[in-house]
Amino acid sequence: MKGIVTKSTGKWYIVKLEDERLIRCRIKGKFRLGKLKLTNPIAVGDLVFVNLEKGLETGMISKLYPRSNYVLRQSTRRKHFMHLIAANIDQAFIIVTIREPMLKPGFIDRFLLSTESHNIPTYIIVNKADIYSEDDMNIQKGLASLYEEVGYKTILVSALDGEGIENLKSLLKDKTTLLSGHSGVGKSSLINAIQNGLEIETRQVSEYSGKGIHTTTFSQMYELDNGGNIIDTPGIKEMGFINMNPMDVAHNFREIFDRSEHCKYGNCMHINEPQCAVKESVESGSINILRYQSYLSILEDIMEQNSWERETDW
Ligand SMILES: Nc1nc2c(ncn2[C@@H]2O[C@H](COP(=O)(O)OP(=O)(O)OP(=O)(O)O)[C@@H](O)[C@H]2O)c(=O)[nH]1
Ligand SMILES: [Mg+2]
Ligand SMILES: [Zn+2]
Repeated sequence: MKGIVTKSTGKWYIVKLEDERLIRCRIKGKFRLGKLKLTNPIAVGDLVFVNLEKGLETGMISKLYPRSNYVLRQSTRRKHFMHLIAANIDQAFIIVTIREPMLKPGFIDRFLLSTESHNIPTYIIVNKADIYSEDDMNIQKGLASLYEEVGYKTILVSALDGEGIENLKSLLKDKTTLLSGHSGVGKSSLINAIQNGLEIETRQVSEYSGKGIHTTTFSQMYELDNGGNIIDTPGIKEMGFINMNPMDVAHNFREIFDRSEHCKYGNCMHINEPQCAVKESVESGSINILRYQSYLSILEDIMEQNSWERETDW
């Protein structure tokens, strides 16, 4: 029977069958995504075929239907592996905070790169509006205007006092939306504020004893009463891109791509080539320097990893 994966724990998958039953499943056989090495071959949002096991509430996933899209990140523990965050989504919300935890420069750009390369509409959601000082609010405004120029909408919300939540609800209606972002920014709290009765576990940032503690440890999809689905995910530490080459990066920074047709060389990477329209735009201020720095830092990461791979080939 056909179904959709609503939770993935690594070993087990929860599949919601066409008849609405929730079944615990395992995977039979190998599922691949091109040449990529994956830590998890099936993700939340995947459409699958399940062979039900007789007399049991369990099944085997025997077939994966083609994906309309997917979001990947590099595995934290195994750097040569990618991790599928979710599949078949209509849009993504990247949740950030100016404070508690502090905004990490470059993270938004890295996340946007992973959704832009699959043409997934993405919104930047700034949570915890209730705690911001005037200075924090100015940072938020700067962020909003920077990304508005590039073409991404920023929305200020608070899971705690409800600011902006109605706005989010209208965006979520009848769509499947992925929530992603660092640990502690309030992804699960926002879902609790949006949908009554879920009571997903959340934890105070101050209770995080050091690194690597995540309250949400598995991705899970929740159905919304107003129509649509929302996917909660574990906090992301960093976004790496072993699956991309430098040209992919250049193509998926919107404003860089738009300017690149005016560069002298068709294969310009906008680093230190002569007559580079992108660098000229950075100098004149029409491309934001912070975005350009993110671009360079991602390229650096990719090149470093590639040379490391070459060395280990010997
Ligand atoms: N002041 C304030 N605190 C918030 C808000 N949203 C969430 N929090 C708090 O932030 C902490 C972390 O929230 P979570 O919802 O667990 O964060 P998360 O992003 O799901 O974290 P992981 O599951 O670890 O990825 C909790 O103590 C929440 O109560 C908000 O809008 N305002
Ligand atoms: Mg959570
Ligand atoms: Zn150039």
